[in-house]
Amino acid sequence: MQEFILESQITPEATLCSDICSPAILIVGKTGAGKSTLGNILIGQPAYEGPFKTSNSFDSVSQECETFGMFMADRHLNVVDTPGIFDTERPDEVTLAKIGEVVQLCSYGIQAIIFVLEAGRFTAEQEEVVRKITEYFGPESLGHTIVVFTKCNIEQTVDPSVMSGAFNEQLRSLLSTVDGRWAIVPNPDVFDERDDVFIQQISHIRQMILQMMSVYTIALFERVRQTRETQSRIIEEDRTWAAQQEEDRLRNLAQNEALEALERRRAEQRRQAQQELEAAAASGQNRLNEQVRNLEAQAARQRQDVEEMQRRINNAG
Ligand SMILES: Nc1nc2c(ncn2[C@@H]2O[C@H](COP(=O)(O)OP(=O)(O)OP(=O)(O)O)[C@@H](O)[C@H]2O)c(=O)[nH]1
Ligand SMILES: [Mg+2]
Repeated sequence: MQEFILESQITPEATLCSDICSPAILIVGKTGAGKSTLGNILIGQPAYEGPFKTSNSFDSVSQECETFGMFMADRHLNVVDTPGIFDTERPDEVTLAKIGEVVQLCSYGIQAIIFVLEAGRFTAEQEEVVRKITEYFGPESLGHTIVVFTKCNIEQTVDPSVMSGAFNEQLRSLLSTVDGRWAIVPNPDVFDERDDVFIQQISHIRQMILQMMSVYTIALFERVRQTRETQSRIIEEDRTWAAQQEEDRLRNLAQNEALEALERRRAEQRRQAQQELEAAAASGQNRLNEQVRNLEAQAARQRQDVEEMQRRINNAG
């Protein structure tokens, strides 16, 4: 049976590292979940006053990834604290890209990905955080993930079976994808760091970290990144193609509508011209009839004049 590491073998001074010179322990999760607090605890520093900055303000604190080196059971490891997902100030894509940059520096691989979840109801939002992170790291990352719960109550912390008894179906399913690796981070407001419960729970986390058989590598991450980029390129190309199709459709529609309008305008012009022609013809005919009538009247008058003259000649003769 695996021995519990009751005495953490940590260097008295954890050191801020600019480069990651040994396998990393990557702490990820939603903003404010307690990642930096756990980071401090893992490197053996006061939970809230350690080098990883923590805060109880509503704003997210860790904006950049930070790394501290330490020894754990004679193994040098780097604890990497990351900014939180669901930060109101920053889109998740930016946060994930920052996490991606630090993963690229983990040339010794990642010994464990610690997924920090707040105890309580496993909400849709938490599910979304899990989805985003596992999608970002790829399904293989689950084989290197430990789920830890923060903000548990005393009962749950003292007796983890109280905690597991309250797991819902979604949470159970998540924990089965990480081969049941889960643990509790005792609330530093309630448990003294020298308290047996505190030491035991943190030792359990350290033990799980050290028990990981293999590391999650940059090569794995790169493969996932390439797949993700290929997928986004395909999605982008599909989107561009669909947009082009729509543009063509609208252009054709506009052209057809313009042609139809032109045709309607021409038909109207033809109809008006026809009407004018008919009106002109009708008025020409009227004028002609009038002229004929005038000429006939003139001829009748001339005939009368001739007859009158004839009569006068006859009378004079
Ligand atoms: N009740 C309770 N509060 C905790 C626990 N762990 C951390 N906190 C509090 O939660 C708040 C946020 O803790 P942080 O460790 O700064 O959280 P974070 O995940 O690093 O936050 P960001 O860096 O902003 O993403 C602080 O007020 C802590 O005091 C816990 O186990 N229980
Ligand atoms: Mg933080």
